[in-house]
Amino acid sequence: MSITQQSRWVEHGEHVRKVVNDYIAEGRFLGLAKVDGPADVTIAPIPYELTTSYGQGTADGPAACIKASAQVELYDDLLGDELPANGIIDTANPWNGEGDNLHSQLNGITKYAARIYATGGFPIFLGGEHGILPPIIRASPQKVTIVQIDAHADLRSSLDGEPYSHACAAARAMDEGAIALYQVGIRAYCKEELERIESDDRINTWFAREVMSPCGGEEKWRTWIAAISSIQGPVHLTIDLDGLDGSLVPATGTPVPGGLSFWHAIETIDTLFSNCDVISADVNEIVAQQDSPLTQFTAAMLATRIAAARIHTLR
Ligand SMILES: [Mn+2]
Repeated sequence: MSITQQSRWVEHGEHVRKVVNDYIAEGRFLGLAKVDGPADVTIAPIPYELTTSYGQGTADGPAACIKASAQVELYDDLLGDELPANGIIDTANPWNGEGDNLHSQLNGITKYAARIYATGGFPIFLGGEHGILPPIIRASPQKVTIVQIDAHADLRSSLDGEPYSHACAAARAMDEGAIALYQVGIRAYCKEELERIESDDRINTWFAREVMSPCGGEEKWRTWIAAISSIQGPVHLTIDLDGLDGSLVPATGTPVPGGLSFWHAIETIDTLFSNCDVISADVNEIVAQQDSPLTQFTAAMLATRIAAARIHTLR
């Protein structure tokens, strides 16, 4: 237990009623110890990595993110208070990794996600590669519109013959019954994906080239904010870290230049929670960066804002 964590627990003794012991408190999001009562937010680590095509290490990502979260400031400007701000943020035991092939693993993730949804806490799944999205959508208790931050469209019918590759996450999630898809930050895609974007009315894409343009990008960005503000029905937010500029997340599997700023991601989160019925979220493609904790810290900051925005809606 670090001194920082210990003093944090003491400071938040009013909200965090007991620290069971070092073992249980170890590996908990924001360093918050387990407390009694139903969780408002449940952090659910899914260390899944099977089809990553380029970089590797997403299986270690959730743990790295949780470790980095101990350094995130608890004060949140939306809440005007320090997390958990009278709420309860729980950290679930991770998905156990069972299954000796891709499909049994995906089925296992579906069952795991269903159990997390059933707890009633707002789920924030930490991945793991983006292939976790289709089983999460399959487990969702309601049909959702997906809002996706990503460098890649993830709309291929298959990659290297595998339809459940992370490169097909959005396409498979649509197959699992998602109502519609809003994606932003997209800047790496193949011709097949562009054709799907242009031909499928349910898919709405804001390209990074447009929203990040030095000439007129802000205007295009406003159309994104307006569009997601008016989404009706339940929403699942999926943040592939590579949607952010590669400089913010250099360790993610496929870092791509020309991506969104941190504040674009925060504004997307805030807009969704203040206008829509967001029922769950995931932050994926987290990889533990070795030379600096930047990648996992960025992931932890995003998950923290999602948790804060959710707790804010409960007020
Ligand atoms: Mn992706």
